[in-house]
Amino acid sequence: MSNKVITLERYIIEGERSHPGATGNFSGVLRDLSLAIKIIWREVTKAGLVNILGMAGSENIHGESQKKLDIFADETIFKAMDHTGHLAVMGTEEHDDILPIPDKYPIGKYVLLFDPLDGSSNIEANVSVGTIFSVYRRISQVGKGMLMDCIQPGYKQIASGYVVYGSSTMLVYTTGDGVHGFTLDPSIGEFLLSHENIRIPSRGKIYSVNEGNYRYWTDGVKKYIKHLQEEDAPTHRPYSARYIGSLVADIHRTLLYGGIFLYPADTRFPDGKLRLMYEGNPLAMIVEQAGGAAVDGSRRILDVVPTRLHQRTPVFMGSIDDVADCQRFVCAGC
Ligand code: P6P
Repeated sequence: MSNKVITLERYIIEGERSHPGATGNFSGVLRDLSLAIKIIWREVTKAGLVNILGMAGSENIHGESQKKLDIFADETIFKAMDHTGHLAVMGTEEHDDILPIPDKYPIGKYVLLFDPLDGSSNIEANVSVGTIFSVYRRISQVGKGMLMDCIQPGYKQIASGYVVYGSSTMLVYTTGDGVHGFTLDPSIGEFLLSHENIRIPSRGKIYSVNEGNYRYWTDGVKKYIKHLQEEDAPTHRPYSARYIGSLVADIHRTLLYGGIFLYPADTRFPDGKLRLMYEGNPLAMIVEQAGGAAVDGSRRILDVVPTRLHQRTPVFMGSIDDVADCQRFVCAGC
């Protein structure tokens, strides 16, 4: 049993050495992002104290009012990344338009899209929440990055990942060479390699969907869920239902245990509820790199050609055999 302590920093540097073409810029993106994540972690883990210590709505030592955590997370990531010279532009769930790099800072060659604190409405219930990120190379040639840099298809991502702030805080990412998990050791403030080369089981025993939306589903989705609840389910016994309602937590469980997560299109959300650029694509890259599958019902999520920064997508992702079964029910035209 190796007791080698491998920090995120060391893993990034060793990964860089194994890619001779790496310029070090990209490892800088991950390094800078991990600092922002630690700052967000510090505030998220204090969230429970906000009401107890009366910090809610009060002013901090700088005389600034306490921000909503998702706004805080958004600003923390932007400020950690805007001056580094690695990025040409950013896009975030919290802002309608793309975020240009301020004039006083150098422009880089990467694009960062992120959902700074997904599931933040769950924080008061002490439910795990998450940060999701996606990295592309810019395609515009010169100057500040543009919208075209931020709406590339998911298969062009050069890296993606998520952080789940839960019973422990984990950073899970891929650069296209497998999926690796790092657990934060708060005593030293370092992310330590805890799950190298995560592989999702080819089939699971859990399905994850908001069954409260049943009446809005298509017949195909209804039939698929019914199929999983029958004795003749693929594992010859009904699947278990698990739904946390926090995307990163539901995907993290699906990645480790197998099974399928679904947020289908329905009569309320004809294009699905979840966002393509900073939820569907980064998580689809992670799941596929771990040996799973991620579709929108008829095609790979990573193959969708985006037209808008905040466009939505149906999501079916998880174990490869479970997603294949699901598609047989939900994709009439396939
Ligand atoms: P519903 C949280 O608000 C979120 O964006 C995701 O984290 C989560 O998967 C989804 O919405 C839950 O949506 O409609 O089931 O409450």
